[in-house]
Amino acid sequence: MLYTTHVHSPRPLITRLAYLGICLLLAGESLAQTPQLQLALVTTGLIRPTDVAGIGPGEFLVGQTDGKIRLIRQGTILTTPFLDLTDLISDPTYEGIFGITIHPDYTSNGFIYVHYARKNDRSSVFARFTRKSTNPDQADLTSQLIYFTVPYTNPLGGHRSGRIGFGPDGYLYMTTGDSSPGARDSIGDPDRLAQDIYGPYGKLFRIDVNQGSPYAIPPDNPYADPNDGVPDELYALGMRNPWRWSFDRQTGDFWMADVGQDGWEELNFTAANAPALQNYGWPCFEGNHPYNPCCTPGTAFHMPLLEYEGYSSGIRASITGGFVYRGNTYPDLKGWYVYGDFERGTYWTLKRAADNTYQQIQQSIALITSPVSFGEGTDGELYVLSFNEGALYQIITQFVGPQTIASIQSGNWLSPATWNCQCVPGTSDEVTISTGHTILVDQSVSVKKLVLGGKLSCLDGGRVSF
Ligand SMILES: [Ca+2]
Ligand SMILES: [Ca+2]
Repeated sequence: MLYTTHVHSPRPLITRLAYLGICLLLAGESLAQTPQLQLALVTTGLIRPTDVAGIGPGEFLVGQTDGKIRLIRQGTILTTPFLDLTDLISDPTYEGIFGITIHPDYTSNGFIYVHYARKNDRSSVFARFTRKSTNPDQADLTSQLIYFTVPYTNPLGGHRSGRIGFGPDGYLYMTTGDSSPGARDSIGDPDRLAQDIYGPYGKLFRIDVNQGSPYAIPPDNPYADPNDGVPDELYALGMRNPWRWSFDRQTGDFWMADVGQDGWEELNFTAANAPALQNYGWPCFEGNHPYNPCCTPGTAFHMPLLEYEGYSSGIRASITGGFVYRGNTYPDLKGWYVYGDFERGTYWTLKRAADNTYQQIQQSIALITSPVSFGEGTDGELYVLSFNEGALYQIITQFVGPQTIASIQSGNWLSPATWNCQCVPGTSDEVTISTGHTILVDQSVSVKKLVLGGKLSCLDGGRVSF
């Protein structure tokens, strides 16, 4: 059974107490530990950013469609790009850099991996570059090591996916799109390329970049045999445009969002111990719905964890897969998968249970537009890029600091200086007002639990103090 929870405004616990005629407060209903997202600006000034990778405390690399990879350090974009692929890419507006990631041992080896569309024939290139030994703030353009290229010949453009990233097994994963332009009201992937195990489109590939030249095939890849006619790199198939996916850094589970045609956006969950080869269904299915009638009957498909309506519902849509939060700063967000929709600017948090049910919250507060990519800091904190704003934000929640908030001085309820969290208590907080502190309450406030240690007084004008 699937169920959905929407964030709602809880009943104020302290509401114009003077109207009640009593000066007594009760600890009332509490929301479950449901994270309510907020965003904290890291930096603006990026140009059509598409992907972000944390490389150290307060340090990020951001790929842009103009072919540049910018280095952000403590909120400042370094003037000289970390890497400038301007001369290599095909189109600085739409087809520059699609994805970036760093080697798990980046600190020592300086390897960065890039997926870009190259000049002239627009092929997708999956390549490695190396940080300069003489300047760790820049990579060497001449260090390029190309792993492989995938032709994209459709003049109208075509789904490339974009993501490139390492799995918990230390192997490098890359996805491709179905190469179809995907125009509205057209037939998506009419030749069923995403189901063709011999071709490169709509696939997840896996290689070992720590062995071989330029790479080795993991021996348990499903078609690792070089004589079976199927690409040795193939690991999964049946995707349309899996723009963003991630591995849960704690469990190794694989989360992949596949952008839909006209009908359905979908999110796929694949357990860490699931065997290859997974077939995610496209174009035989769009979400949970049969799509192409010519598919081979009886094929076993991996069906999505969830889907939601796309363009056919009258609302633009493009799902952007995210990450499971494994950071330490926001305890209420731990274990929640955070994702969004690029077109709608909608964000969701989702927590999946072992039986494949889940609780999902559609975040109701205004967040940034065009969330094009989520990313992880090296410490597990989450970030999101706004394509239109050219900005990087950190994902935070209303929880900040200690879970129990205590008064540290007399003051006003709405003054952060009154509390040990240097914040204004909210609906998720347990609040203690210590004996000897007078806290003036002159507006409606709402908290999860309130413990009073002081003396309560009713004041003129409907105000109370403790
Ligand atoms: Ca093979
Ligand atoms: Ca699917």
